[in-house]
Amino acid sequence: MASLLSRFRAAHHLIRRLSERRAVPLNLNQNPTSNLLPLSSSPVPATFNGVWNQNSHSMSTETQGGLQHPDICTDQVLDFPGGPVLLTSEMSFISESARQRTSCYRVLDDDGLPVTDKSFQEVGKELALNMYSNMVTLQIMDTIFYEAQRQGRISFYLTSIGEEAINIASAAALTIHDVIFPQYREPGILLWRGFTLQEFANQCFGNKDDYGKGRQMPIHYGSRSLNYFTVSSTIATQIPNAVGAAYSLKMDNKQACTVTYFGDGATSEGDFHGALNFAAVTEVPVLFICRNNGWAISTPTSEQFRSDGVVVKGPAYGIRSIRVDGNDALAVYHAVSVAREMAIKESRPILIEALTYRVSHHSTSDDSTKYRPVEEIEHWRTVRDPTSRFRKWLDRNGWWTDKEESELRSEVRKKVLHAIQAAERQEKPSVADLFTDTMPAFPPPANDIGDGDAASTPQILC
Ligand SMILES: Cc1ncc(C[n+]2csc(CCOP(=O)(O)OP(=O)(O)O)c2C)c(N)n1
Ligand SMILES: [Mg+2]
Repeated sequence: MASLLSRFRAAHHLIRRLSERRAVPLNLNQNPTSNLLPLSSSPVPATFNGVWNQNSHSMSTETQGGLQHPDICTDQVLDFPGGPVLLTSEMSFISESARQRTSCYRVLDDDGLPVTDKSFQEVGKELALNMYSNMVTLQIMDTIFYEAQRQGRISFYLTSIGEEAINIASAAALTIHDVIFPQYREPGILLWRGFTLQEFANQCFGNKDDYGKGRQMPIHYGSRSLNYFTVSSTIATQIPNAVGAAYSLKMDNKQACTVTYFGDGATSEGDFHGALNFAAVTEVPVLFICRNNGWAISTPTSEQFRSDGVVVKGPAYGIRSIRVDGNDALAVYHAVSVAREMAIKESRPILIEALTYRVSHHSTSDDSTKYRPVEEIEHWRTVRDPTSRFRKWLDRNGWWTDKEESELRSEVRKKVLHAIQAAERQEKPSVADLFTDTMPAFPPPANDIGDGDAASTPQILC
């Protein structure tokens, strides 16, 4: 913790140094409204929104591209801290929304058919089958753990059903050295990294083999060896932590990035905005992966934000961003692979908004049919299911059979049931461990504190 704090301080000094840096001249050849940035292009730090008016005498809120427009006095430039700004005699407001919503990158359609003729070679047979087995395992684990809660065997559970592609395909595109800062609906990354079904069950049952010693609610997994920070359900707190840790990776010259996952609801927290800004100015290798699943418990995204989702917030902070079909495992895999490479090679943050749907209730404490149509849930559970979409692609490649499918499902089912039974039989943690590893130095008992003078008052470092 102390070393993380000193790195935050170092990051703060760096921000000050950056703000003293001279601005880079504006590149007038750059199409300011183009979001088709070639991967190999060099960064263009100074940006101009290119707002101009069709009708030179009226006030407009239209946002269109074009630096060649006569209303822009290209010879008149305001030399301003942060970079030169073009002056214009035309008063116009930047529109609150673009004419078109940001498009969404996909590789496979709902039927598992590639959307272009371009062959997609990044995912070969072995990787694809591994991804698929993990998606199926996650689904089965979720279904059985959910039932275990309903039977009163565990106190709480929350599934990732409908979001298996984001979980598994993003994990597959990372390496174990990339440090994960999860929200709570991403156990698939742990699964991919080798967290066993028994380890999941031990945490949910809070038994003595749980790494948190039974002191957390179920689903608050964490693994030091798998570089997966423990889930904190206080929404969005993991996002700035990921930025600080990314700064640490950068200082140590590590060929790795941090990856933080969060929901659409989390983007309404100040932590999200502070983190994006901090990451942009410190130029750290962090991937912000937003699972926009349409709902934050009962709050629909229409009540969460009025922007075009989350992706548009990236450029506002100076962060390269992409919107991807979160139910298309190949698109997620490809986008995360490329984002990771850019983040590390160019030392920069990247924002990925993955469009998906929370098919399950928010948690076992929720009944989502009270606030959303059952037909909507069913549509996403069936037509848009990411696992069956990926399966169709495997089938087309001749990589998977019905026999293998039923063998996989029955084997995983047996393993999950076995893990639950074993976790349930295991003893509970000792009460004596209630405060173990919660503080670096423990205060002495109250009667040892003395009369309260500074020298004898114990210091708690946390
Ligand atoms: C700071 C904070 N505020 C509120 C809550 C209550 N809460 C728990 S989950 C949640 C919704 C989060 O939605 P989203 O980020 O979209 O994630 P999703 O559950 O959809 O995956 C809320 C409001 C919380 N845990 N922490
Ligand atoms: Mg959500």
